Amino acid sequence: MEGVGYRAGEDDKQWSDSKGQHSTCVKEKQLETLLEDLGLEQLYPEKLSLSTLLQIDKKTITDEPAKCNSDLPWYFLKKLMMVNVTARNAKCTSACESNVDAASGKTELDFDDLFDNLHLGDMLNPLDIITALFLCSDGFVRQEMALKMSMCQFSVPLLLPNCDTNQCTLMLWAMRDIVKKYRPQSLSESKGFIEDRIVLSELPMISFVRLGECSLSKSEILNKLLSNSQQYHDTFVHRDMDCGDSPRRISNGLVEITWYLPCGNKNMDVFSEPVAVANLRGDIASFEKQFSFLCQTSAAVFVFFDTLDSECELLTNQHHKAQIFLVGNHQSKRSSIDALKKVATKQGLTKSNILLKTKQMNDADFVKKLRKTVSNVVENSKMEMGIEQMADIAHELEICVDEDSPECQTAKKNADAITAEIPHILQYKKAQLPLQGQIWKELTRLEKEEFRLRNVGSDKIEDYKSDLQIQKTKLRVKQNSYDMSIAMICFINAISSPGMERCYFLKWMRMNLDNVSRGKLSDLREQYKEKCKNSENKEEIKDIDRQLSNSSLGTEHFFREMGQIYEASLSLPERDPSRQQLQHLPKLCAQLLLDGFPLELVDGEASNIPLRWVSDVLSQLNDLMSPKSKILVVTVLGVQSTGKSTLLNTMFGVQFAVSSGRCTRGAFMLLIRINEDVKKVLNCDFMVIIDTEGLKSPELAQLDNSHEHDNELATLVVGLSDITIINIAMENSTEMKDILQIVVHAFLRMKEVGKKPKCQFVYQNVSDVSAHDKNLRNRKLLLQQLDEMTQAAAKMEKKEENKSFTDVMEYSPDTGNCYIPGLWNGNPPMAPVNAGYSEAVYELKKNIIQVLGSCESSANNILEFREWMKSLWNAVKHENFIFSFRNSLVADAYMRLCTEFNKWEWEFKNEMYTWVTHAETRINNFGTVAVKSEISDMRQLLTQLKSEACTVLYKWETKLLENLAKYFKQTEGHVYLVEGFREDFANSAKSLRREMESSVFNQLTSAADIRQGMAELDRIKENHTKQLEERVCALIDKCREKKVKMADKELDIEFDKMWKETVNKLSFSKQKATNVITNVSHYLRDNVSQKGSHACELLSQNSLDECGLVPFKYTAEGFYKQFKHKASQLFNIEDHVMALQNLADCIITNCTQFVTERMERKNNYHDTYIQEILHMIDERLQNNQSLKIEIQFEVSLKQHICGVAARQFQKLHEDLIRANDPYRCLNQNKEKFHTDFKDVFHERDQCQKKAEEFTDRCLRPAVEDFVYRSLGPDIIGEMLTNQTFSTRMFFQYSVLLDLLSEDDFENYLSYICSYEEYVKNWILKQIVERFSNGSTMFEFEDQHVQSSIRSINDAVNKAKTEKSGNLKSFIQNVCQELGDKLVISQDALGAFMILNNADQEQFAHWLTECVKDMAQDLRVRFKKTNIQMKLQKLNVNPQNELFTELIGCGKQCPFCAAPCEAGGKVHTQHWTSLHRPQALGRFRSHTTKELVTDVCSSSVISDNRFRCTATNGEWYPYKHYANIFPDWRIVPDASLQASDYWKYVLAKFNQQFAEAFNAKPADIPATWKRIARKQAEESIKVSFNTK
Ligand SMILES: Nc1nc2c(ncn2[C@@H]2O[C@H](COP(=O)(O)OP(=O)(O)O)[C@@H](O)[C@H]2O)c(=O)[nH]1
Ligand SMILES: [Mg+2]
Ligand SMILES: [Zn+2]
Ligand SMILES: [Zn+2]
Repeated sequence: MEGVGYRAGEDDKQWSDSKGQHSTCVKEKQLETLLEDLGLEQLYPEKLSLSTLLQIDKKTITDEPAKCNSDLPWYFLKKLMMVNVTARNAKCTSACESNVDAASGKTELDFDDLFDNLHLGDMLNPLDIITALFLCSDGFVRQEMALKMSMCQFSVPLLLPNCDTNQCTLMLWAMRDIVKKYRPQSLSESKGFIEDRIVLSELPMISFVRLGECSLSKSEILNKLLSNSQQYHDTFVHRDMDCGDSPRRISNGLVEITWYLPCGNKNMDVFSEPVAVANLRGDIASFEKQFSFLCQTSAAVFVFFDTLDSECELLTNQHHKAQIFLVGNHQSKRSSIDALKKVATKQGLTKSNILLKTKQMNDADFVKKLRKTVSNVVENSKMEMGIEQMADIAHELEICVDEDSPECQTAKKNADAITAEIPHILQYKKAQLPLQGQIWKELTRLEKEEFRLRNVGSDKIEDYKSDLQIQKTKLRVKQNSYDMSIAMICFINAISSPGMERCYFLKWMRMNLDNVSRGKLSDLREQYKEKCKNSENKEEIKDIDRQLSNSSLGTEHFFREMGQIYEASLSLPERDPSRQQLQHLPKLCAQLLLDGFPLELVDGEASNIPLRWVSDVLSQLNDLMSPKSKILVVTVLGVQSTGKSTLLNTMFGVQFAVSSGRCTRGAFMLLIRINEDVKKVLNCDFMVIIDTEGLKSPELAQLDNSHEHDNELATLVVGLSDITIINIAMENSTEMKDILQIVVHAFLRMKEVGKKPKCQFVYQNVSDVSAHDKNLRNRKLLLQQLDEMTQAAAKMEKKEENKSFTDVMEYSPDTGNCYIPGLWNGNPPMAPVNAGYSEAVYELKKNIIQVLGSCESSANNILEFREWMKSLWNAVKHENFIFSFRNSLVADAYMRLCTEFNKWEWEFKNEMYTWVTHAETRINNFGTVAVKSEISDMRQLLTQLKSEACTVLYKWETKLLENLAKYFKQTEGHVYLVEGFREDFANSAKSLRREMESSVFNQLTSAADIRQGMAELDRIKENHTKQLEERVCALIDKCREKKVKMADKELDIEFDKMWKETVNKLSFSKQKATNVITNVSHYLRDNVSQKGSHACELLSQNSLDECGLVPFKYTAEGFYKQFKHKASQLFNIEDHVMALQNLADCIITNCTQFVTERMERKNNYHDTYIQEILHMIDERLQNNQSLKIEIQFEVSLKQHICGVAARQFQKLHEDLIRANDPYRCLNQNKEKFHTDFKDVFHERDQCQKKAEEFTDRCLRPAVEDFVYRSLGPDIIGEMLTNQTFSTRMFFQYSVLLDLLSEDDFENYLSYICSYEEYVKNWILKQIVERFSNGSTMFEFEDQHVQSSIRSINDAVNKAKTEKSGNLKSFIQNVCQELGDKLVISQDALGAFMILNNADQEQFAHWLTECVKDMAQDLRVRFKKTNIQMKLQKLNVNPQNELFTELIGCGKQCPFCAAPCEAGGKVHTQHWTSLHRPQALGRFRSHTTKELVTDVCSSSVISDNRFRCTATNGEWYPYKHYANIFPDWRIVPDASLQASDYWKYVLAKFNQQFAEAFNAKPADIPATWKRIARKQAEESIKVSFNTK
């Protein structure tokens, strides 16, 4: 506000106060109180930092207007940071006060209060707010404010007053960052322009000041002076603006500056040459220092006045260089011509130096006059001065300069030392930054070739790769041979300096380097433009391109060099001092990131990421942040120079390079802090912003591989981001199409690897308000185009199931679009930023934050971000991204899912084991005294049990599926990454249920059948026993009748006689044995008949009796017959025979084991046994389809196995019949009858004896049986708690690690050749190891013993209460009670029951005692039995069960036979973490007979070919292996070290393997020999993701 006298009163007092001595103490507090009003007192002086200012807080996401004074500064800053031209129109609503009212609950009208409110609500002048903020801000915030203010075409402070100290400061540093472009008259022809840092530009400055009071509004006049006819703009705050008329409390003495810059169009330009305009607030009488300064620096000073005091010393005293112009308002009565004359003569002013605004003159006329005067001055001025030069004058006048601080000065010195001598940029880079040049590009080429193998040429891939590695090492050595350059030493030293100095240094560097390259580049750009006019200059254009890229030099080049120095040092030995000296660099860089400096992710020149360097910086960053800090990533993609960086800068207040004239490419990231108050909303601590450069840039498009590089970059940044902004400038739609294609590819790839980033389309330069609606049609069209592109991209990536754009990314056509009007309101350079632009960007920002806040899954942390970066980049380096992508986070998430799933699976199985045990117990007790249920028919029981089983099984299937669903609902653990596998696991759950069902049914049926078979025998035996008992009783009666005391001997004779007679009288029909062999034959035929008539024919050539008598030996006879014509050319017959023999051996071992187990259990034979065996054989054969299995082989193998099994089962069956032969059983009990007879005869007390007998014969075996039934699942459960058994991957890892620790050839060989056997033994070893020590096993056993004892005691107690009085019914009651748990042998029970007359009470008493002893005894016996013996007795075999669990689908890699590790049993794709050199699969060269070193994971990316039975012996390219083995996914080795393990093994045992495989040793590549055991170990840790 100007013209204080205009509005007499307070204002007058205020400015006159500053002169008065008496009011110093009031004055000294002016600033303090204002800062308090604004709530800024804590930040004074210079405490507001950029990172505080830029953090995202509540104010960012809510759009509330300022409510009270303390909101105003923030309101202003927030808007200013988004370059909103309305920023200065800050005004608070009175809501603040009324809120106070509401809070205090006042209801009465209180007029005093009302009055107070008015007073409190006094508006603050915007200039006060700006001044206050400058005083409170540090140098970097000041720069940012000045920059944004100048973009808004606001005046910026030149001299900043401090009314409390009476000091003022020249804002040189604050303006340093302002760069302006303009076109002076002289260049308007050539369409050239000048681009310069404004503080360095030497321009004439015109100053405007006021003397005394003035009724003219100086600022308003100035605004009019500077505005062109079409557009008025408020450069200076004036009194007609919002709050512009509020009294200024601290901003008097402020000098503001602005620039008028021409655009080169005569009709539009106000001045044809650039000019700086300064404006002093307040009366020069009070601010002499400022006035003197202006007089010394300006070309002209215009003094506005109403009255002139002729005695005024002020004007005359000045020793000024500037011309003085007097501007008076003639309307004012007080103006006196006399005084004016006097002053004018004193000053020697001519008439032209005096401007009077007469009554007739309106503002417009007056401004015109003023303009003309100014124009004259500008055109004729010799006084041109840059602001930098003004610093000296300031110092002379004791005005501070903001660059005076020692930090800033030291930093400047350091920066100047580096940048002073740069005569030629390219040469400078070569000399000072040598590591990043050609060497780094060559390294990049090698690195990519290592992944792509484009030029492999020869057959030996591994040799080629080894060679590449050696070349890489050489380049690193070369890098290390350079001494660190002086520039780099200075640079690293300077960025190691503390806090502020470092920031100043980097800023200085950035500005200095910009200045250096700006000059060189504008030249080249001109040339470029020239050449482009003629499209024939392709070569020349290319050359200029190269020069452009060579001539750019920024701080990023220094950081890049640092990265290379660091990476190269890593190839030195760990203890090397020059390596250790550089260890701290990543931390340094991480600190810079935290301070808000950008980090170069992708070096666009080499098109590579220095992975180690960036990873280590990120790791350090992670250490510096609070643990588990989460980040959200926002990136932008779009054609070069479409305002991406401008958009990000506007949105977040950051400083990405805005087309500074450099021609860069790559990606930069920086961090923005999230304030506490919104951390909850966003669920993260930092936001990472990634800016990309050089995409589809017309200049760079000329370079080779440009398209490829664009795709790489886009894939990386899309993969890293949570939300991607796709920036589209509406004017160039062809480029837009290109960019969309790239983007669609990137998104498609992300979808395939399990990531679905969000996306936001931004259309720039759309200003129509109806844009959104109008563009509905366009959007539809766009979406249609996107769909087409998606389909095309999907085809290229071979993922055709993606049909529409929304399949690959989360995009809503309604909310995913944003229209942003043009950046400038008018014509640059004088155009301010369009308010509409700023507002639209703000809407976008809020939208983005809102979208990010509503993310379902949790954000990544820095380490996860790092992992994404690594894996994305590694995959990008391959030609085929989707197929090469491998990410430890995905692997981790998968591993977790597998672990969980395995747990559920085991719970299910365990539950079913328990259930089956229980059901079998019921079946086995069926028809005995122990039976409780009403069911009298076994079929009925079986049906009931089966239906129960179904219910339980379905319950569990549902539970599994529910678990799975719940698992995928989690927000933690990145479950979305494995979403693609969900179906597999659901299918596995269903298949598990099916499998369990059939196994349970089998068990139930066989148990029932066997029980049924025994029922007849039982009845016979029972009958016999009964008859005998009657006889014995009769005999006792007979003997007692004799009334003579009979000697034992006589009794014996009597008993013997009776026994013989009775037994002779009983009828014993001999049990007939079934012919098991016939049954087996039947099932075998049934099985084989499915293979066709030829198979049946083969089968009937041999009778089963004759099969399996000699060891199975496969002869290639049938094979020769079948493939006679091409056998020899197909493959090595010996190998084939050997492989089949191996397979056969393995199957035979398994089946034999199955048979042995059945024999061990001593149950009767059941047909399900042979069915299971056939099923086992079929399954294995199925899993080895890569071997050509001819029918002859299959049939003879099956016959062999069935033959052996049939004979064994026959024996089992016959043994069982023999054992249960009634006659035999009866005779076995003879002795017992005998003693019982004598006991009863003598009326001896039987209680104790009977109790013992019952315990020993009935209970003990039942309890033992119970324990062994339960122990199997216990052991499995226990083993599964071990991490080794948690997943297939971990299991493989453990086995391999163990192999390595023993490092024994035989072990490796056995693992490779007899995998199943080796692994089963290994599992057994683990079990034995686990249970040999410690008491776990004993605890399990004891637990079951105790539970049995408890059941027995309970049963006894319950039976006691029944009071039947009869011992028999007592025992029956006990048995019935136990019937659900224990299976009591009927034979034993029957024998026990006879001649029993024990007293029930007594018996019960003794029984309890005996049971106690038995428990003790059992414990001792269990302890004595070793673990191997126990394992044999178990019903559920733990090592088999674990093996099945861990073998999963059982498939093996078709090339190297590494086992599949995919989770669940049913999965769509098989894969393995670690492929082996083919030598280990017995591959040898046709010609040399040498073992082959190729690894499948490399072969599949090479141009090599393979042939096998699956290709019918035809050569086929490895690259397209998926056509031959569609269910295999063979991923290239992402780390390039994964197969180090096997390379190490092969290198070490090359000779032995060769002997074992009957080949010549492999020609081991040089680098393999250097792999140490430790490295091998590391490599499996990486492959199996256990690090
Ligand atoms: N006319 C106009 N110029 C713009 C707009 N947005 C950005 N610019 C200017 O275009 C140039 C390139 O902008 P920059 O943000 O560096 O583009 P980037 O390469 O996509 O990052 C800068 O000089 C901007 O000032 C706009 O909407 N309209
Ligand atoms: Mg950019
Ligand atoms: Zn393989
Ligand atoms: Zn599999």
